[in-house]
Amino acid sequence: MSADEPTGVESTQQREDTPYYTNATGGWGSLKGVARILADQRPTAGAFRTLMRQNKPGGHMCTSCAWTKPEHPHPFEFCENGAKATIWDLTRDRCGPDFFAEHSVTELRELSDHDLEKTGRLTHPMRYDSATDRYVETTWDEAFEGIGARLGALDPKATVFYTSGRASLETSYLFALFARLYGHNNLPDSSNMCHETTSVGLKKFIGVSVGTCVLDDFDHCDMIIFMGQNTGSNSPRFLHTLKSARERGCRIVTFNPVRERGLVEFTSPQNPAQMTVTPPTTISDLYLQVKPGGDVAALVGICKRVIEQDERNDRQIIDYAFLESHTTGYQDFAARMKQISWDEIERTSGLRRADLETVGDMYCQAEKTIGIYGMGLTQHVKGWLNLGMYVSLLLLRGNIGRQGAGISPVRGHSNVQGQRTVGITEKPKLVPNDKLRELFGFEPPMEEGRNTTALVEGLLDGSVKGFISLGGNLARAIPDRERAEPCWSKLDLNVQIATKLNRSHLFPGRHSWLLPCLVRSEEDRQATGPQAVTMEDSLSMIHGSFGKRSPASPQLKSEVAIVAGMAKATLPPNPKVKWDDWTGDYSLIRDLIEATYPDKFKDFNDRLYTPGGFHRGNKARERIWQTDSGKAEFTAPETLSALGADAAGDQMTMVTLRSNDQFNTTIYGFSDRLRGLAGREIVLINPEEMSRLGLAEGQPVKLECAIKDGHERVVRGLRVVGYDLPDGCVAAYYPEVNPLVPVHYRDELSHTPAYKGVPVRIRPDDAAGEARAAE
Ligand SMILES: Nc1nc2c(c(=O)[nH]1)N[C@H]1C(S)=C(S)[C@@H](COP(=O)(O)OP(=O)(O)OC[C@H]3O[C@@H](n4cnc5c(=O)[nH]c(N)nc54)[C@H](O)[C@@H]3O)O[C@H]1N2
Ligand SMILES: Nc1nc2c(c(=O)[nH]1)N[C@H]1C(S)=C(S)[C@@H](COP(=O)(O)OP(=O)(O)OC[C@H]3O[C@@H](n4cnc5c(=O)[nH]c(N)nc54)[C@H](O)[C@@H]3O)O[C@H]1N2
Ligand SMILES: [Mo]
Repeated sequence: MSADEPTGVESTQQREDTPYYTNATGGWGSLKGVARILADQRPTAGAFRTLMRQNKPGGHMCTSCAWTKPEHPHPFEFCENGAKATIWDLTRDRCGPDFFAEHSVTELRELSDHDLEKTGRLTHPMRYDSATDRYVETTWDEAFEGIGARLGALDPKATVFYTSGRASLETSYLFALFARLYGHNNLPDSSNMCHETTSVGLKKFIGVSVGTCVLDDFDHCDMIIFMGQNTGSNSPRFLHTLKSARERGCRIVTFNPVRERGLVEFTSPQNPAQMTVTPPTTISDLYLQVKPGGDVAALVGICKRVIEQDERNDRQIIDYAFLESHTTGYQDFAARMKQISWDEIERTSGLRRADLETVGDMYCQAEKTIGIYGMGLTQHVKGWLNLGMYVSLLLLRGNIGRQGAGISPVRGHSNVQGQRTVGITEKPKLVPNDKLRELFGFEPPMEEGRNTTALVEGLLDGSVKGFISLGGNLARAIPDRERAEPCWSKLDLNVQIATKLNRSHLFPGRHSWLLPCLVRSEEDRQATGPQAVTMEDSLSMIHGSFGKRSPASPQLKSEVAIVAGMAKATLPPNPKVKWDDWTGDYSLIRDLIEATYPDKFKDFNDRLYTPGGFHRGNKARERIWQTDSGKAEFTAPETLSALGADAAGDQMTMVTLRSNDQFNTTIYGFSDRLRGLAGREIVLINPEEMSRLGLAEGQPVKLECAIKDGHERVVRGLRVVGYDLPDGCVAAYYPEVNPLVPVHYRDELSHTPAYKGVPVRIRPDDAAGEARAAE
């Protein structure tokens, strides 16, 4: 079957009446997107040469998404967003002591997120001076001594060390070691807001905390299901893999409330023929606009059909031999599937029985299926149940642990998965404490530490007093960010290690430092010469990364050197802990990683530049199930909705979205080309819902959180935009609407904030509108 041949299946859920970008993802639009950032950031000379080294053996690994870096890279193995991320780092603009002398911190709070980062690369270590309300230039020695002295005075348990997912394996290992030597496991990271549901959920159901697929599986699968992952914006290089899969006849089905362009069709910007004459590749055979939080119900519908077909057909559809030897809970699961009515499935998913049966039939026909997912499944109150049902569907036909099949979460930050692999975790049971005792001669803390939502709670109740942020922008990224805002300034210690200025730097505590670091494409020269760092991608491949650019400022230090500098100034001397030696030669840190995790990092230093990376191993892939039962587990769902509160009446479910022109809280620009939207202060809603609620296109509105817990949560100044969405939901941009998400509204097992299913009300926000609503 050729890719563009009609497949006979089409979503009936499409609405024709609302505008969206009708061109394919990729193509000229993506080249224009890069050109605009080039004009905006004016990168230093040689930026193009740097991009040509991106994601290739011997070059640096992109700092944008975590999608894998293939063994045989394209000549341009970077996408629109990877190019933007690199160019953003290589800007000519500088944010140094002169800039800070001119502007007080209070004044800087007036700038937008975009304008803050646009001030350019941070160049000097800075200390906050409360008398003048300014950051003032300092020396690295003063900063390290000052931080060490404050940490010495604080109770380690009252401090938190956060990591955003860019820091290398080497830095992350040292940061976690620093925390434990100092005396705590308070090591939240960005994955606490993202794929923690994966770490906890997949571990529970199949015994591994990461996905089971490798790139080769995508050459062998004949069906791919996408649930709640926006490939075109968030992992665009993956589109090449999907295009190849489509072209050899693999079928793709997508579940997403929003018709995301990248999953509809794609033109490769790397393919000159397709850029000019050939039509774009259709990506999804069937695109189902599930209601937010409706995936459990949709999956139940598919499973129900598979079980029915197995009973009805001569051909065996369910892999009973696999179920028998590898799984537990099938009987209860099958009974529950039969019991749940189609009526309930249709109501909760917002999808039609016929469409779900079609997917069920496609799944029965496919020999090998891969299940892809992202934030649309993980960021829900019952995110864990989403994963339990997804795993159950795959188990039915033995689709985990064989070539061409598996479950594959698409991770976010470029090394977020790897940080967990080398010790960034608040859970002592996940740490090889015996190895740490043996290697470093100390007693690691055994008390469970704080994850990200526990950090927010600690800010709110004052129990967290010291904070070190290794990258990231938590003041913007967290739930309940407005409630937390005044609390940051009450911290005794707030240290921010960053590349560019962001809002988190503008709530300094009593003692604060802003420390600038190298970016990945820059040369990291230490005592023994230029150093490589490493990262783990979404498919568990470990890659070396080598920066060659000259640093944005001679004052910059590497993250390794900054972490080691703080640690050395804080901790008593220990002959087994050699911060200076490790900083001088990162291969010594890799030796420590290998000694701590010998199964995953065997011959680490020798395998650093393996083309395509080396795989760190995955037990579920080998059908060894490290779960409580020793088997892969079926989940019989008690409820069909992943939401904590169902939408009813004027209450709507809010989904928070990322645009094509942002990387998390870094806002590159204000257009969302792939969705055909401009401006970020908007609320999307479908036109029928708009008129049902008495609203008009462009009308100013406010959103209010509908959860009653004694706190008012409102975001004003938004504009209504009619958009193709299911009934009962609205969508708005992250981080603008983060004040609406209560910190306790989160996945029940992993505490990942439920950013994709917040109950809200939408109200007019102008005098005229309010009067109309009151009538
Ligand atoms: N350009 C760019 N790339 C990025 C990022 C970025 O901000 N910008 N961020 C990086 C990070 S840290 C991460 S974690 C990843 C995130 O990448 P994704 O996992 O793709 O996350 P989102 O874009 O937040 O949401 C994914 C999709 O879920 C859909 N969705 C919402 N609710 C539901 C639901 O209930 N069910 C289903 N089936 N779908 C739903 C949304 O419409 C959206 O298309 O991307 C990484 N890559
Ligand atoms: N409502 C809502 N909220 C969300 C989400 C959502 O979907 N909806 N998604 C959540 C997710 S998935 C995530 S991962 C979090 C993201 O949360 P974070 O990871 O905390 O935030 P980022 O925006 O990625 O951090 C950007 C900052 O990192 C710094 N930086 C960039 N590169 C480097 C570097 O190499 N080193 C250092 N030290 N600093 C660097 C820069 O100063 C930049 O301003 O947000 C979460 N919040
Ligand atoms: Mo993320």
